[in-house]
Amino acid sequence: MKKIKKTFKKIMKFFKEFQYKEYANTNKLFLTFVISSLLNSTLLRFFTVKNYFAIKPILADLAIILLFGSFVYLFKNKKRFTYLLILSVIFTLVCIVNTLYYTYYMSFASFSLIAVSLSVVDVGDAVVENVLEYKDFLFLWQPILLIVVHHLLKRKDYYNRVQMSENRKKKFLGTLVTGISVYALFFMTVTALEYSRLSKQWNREFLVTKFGVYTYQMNDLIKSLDAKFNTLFGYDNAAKQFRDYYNTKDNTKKTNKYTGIFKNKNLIVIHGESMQVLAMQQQFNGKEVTPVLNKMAKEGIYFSNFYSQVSSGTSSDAEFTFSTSLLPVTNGAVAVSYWNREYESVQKLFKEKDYNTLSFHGNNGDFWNRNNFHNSLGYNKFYSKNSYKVTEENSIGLGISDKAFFKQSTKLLKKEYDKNGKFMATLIMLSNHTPFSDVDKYGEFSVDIKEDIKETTETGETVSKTVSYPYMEGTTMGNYFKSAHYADSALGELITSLDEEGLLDNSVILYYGDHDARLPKKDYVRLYNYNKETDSIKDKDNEEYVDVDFFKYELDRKVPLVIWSKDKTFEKEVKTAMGMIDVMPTVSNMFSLDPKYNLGNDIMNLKDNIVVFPNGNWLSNDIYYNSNKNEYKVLNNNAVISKEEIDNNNKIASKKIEISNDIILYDLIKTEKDKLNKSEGE
Ligand code: GP9
Ligand code: MN
Repeated sequence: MKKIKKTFKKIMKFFKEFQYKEYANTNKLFLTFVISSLLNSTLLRFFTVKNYFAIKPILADLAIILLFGSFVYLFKNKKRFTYLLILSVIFTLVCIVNTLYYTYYMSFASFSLIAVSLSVVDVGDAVVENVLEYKDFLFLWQPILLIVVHHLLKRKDYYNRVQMSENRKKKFLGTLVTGISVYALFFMTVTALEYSRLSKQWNREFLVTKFGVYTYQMNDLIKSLDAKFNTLFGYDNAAKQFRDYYNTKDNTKKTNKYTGIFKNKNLIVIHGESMQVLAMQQQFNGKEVTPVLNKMAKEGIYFSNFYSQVSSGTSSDAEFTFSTSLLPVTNGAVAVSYWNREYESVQKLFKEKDYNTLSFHGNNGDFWNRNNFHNSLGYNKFYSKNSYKVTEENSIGLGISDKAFFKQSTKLLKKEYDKNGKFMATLIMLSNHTPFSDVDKYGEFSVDIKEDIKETTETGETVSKTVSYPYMEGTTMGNYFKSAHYADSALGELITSLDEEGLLDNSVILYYGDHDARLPKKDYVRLYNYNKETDSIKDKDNEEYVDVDFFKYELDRKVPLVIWSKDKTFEKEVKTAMGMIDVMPTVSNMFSLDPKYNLGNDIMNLKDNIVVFPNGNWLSNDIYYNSNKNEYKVLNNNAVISKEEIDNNNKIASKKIEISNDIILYDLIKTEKDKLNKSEGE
């Protein structure tokens, strides 16, 4: 204790006696670099997580800037500017990449995602149209300022004057020690929860909020490199956790009303690109956006509280979680980085029952590495772009239109059926993909408000006319509804053509929305608060005003899940909170399949459930919990929420994410299966 006090006194004395003015006069370029870098990282938080006044990330950012910056004093004058400029460019790039990434994914960039980003270059147009904003270039002021200051100083012969009187080593050590002290001060304020999240690195939004962007990115770099070492060294511990988890899991088979109801039937899975429940709920001028899907939901089993659990692998993550009942990783996309692992999948379970397993997608087979990924999921055959006739005329957005795709797929499926018998087939849709700008090709569907009014003319005659208020016309969400309407009508055509080929007679259709459409918040505000008289948004004071806060936005990202068959009407709505992770066990029960490693549940056995999102947020029937801010919203007014319940659910959420990540990273199903089977047999 005495020692600490002494050191503290020494530091205080140093700061008291420090010649601030002289320091400022002899370190102009360095100070410009420090202050401007700090402003840029604050600006980034201003554009993203919005906690610009928080002291903690400012301290952490400052520490990193000083630590990296201090090495400038090891260089002679001429090289100093080059060094600081290189650092500036790196720091600026970190800010630009992260602001872009945040606009698209509502999260921060990771080195481990480089492979993923490269694999989705095909959506380049979507990025340019939806993501790039002028504000992203604002960060460039920083290196520009550094160049300008450098030239001004050079002109005044500043460098030669300063160098005469300086002690480089002292300056280097002084700056380094200051950096270390600021960092130490910062780390004294870090809580246990924050440390644990830093080490796990899932909740990237939380990390930037608390640790600032530079520390986040450094940690991310170390973690991404570390992943390679981790697979070597963390195995034993992960394997033990895995065994403990599955040994204590309740493995007794629960049967219910739905057990085996679809045994031996064909399964047609439809991967509904970007389809949200929001679209199902909208009507414009008396016309539903998705009449076909709504009809299927009404006749079949409709899971109306269903959420996608994707991470940066979006479509491929939805496919992965649907197939395996595991969560996607947050450091990359499973399809790209971890496709070569052994997973237990619904496709493999069907195969064990002599089903032919098939996938169909009109896009390039390399997209999301599907050529490899689908094979490892257990599909016998993947029909990709080169199995289709794709022309300029039959294309929409990213490629072949859903209508053309379905038409050609039905023929391919029919051939497969005639040759190989019962099947499980997945049809991955494409047209309803952001940026929803191919409006001319979606067909007629207006998203305005039309009203018939009667007017008296000068001659006293009464005439009727139709007036139109623009409402959602011209907005991204409006275009999305038009696109969703197209996708829905394609679904209708598919049902008809399957029926014509006799493929519906012994089949079940499962339709899921793969993830939300990433629509801008301002469009939700307009959807809910449109004032047609003024063609503007209602006032916030208006008692009808609907606030689109974080929770409302997240809840609106809900996607549909419908199970439908031509010959049986269920008219059943399942309202229990449910995630994609629960589909595989639910479907398995209906088809009499027997999964072992699923992390989700057969929803038909549950009254309540916890839907865990890959970033640590979770949802039950009663609450949506935001792990980033440790805040929650009560969804059921009758529910009594206790702290224990929240803590307990947080533990469940962490455990699921951890076990899932470990299975993927360490290939645990492959390596542990035999051991686990052995211990079960004992
Ligand atoms: C691409 C399609 C879209 O083939 O599945 O992927 P997404 O951008 O939604 O992840
Ligand atoms: Mn998708």
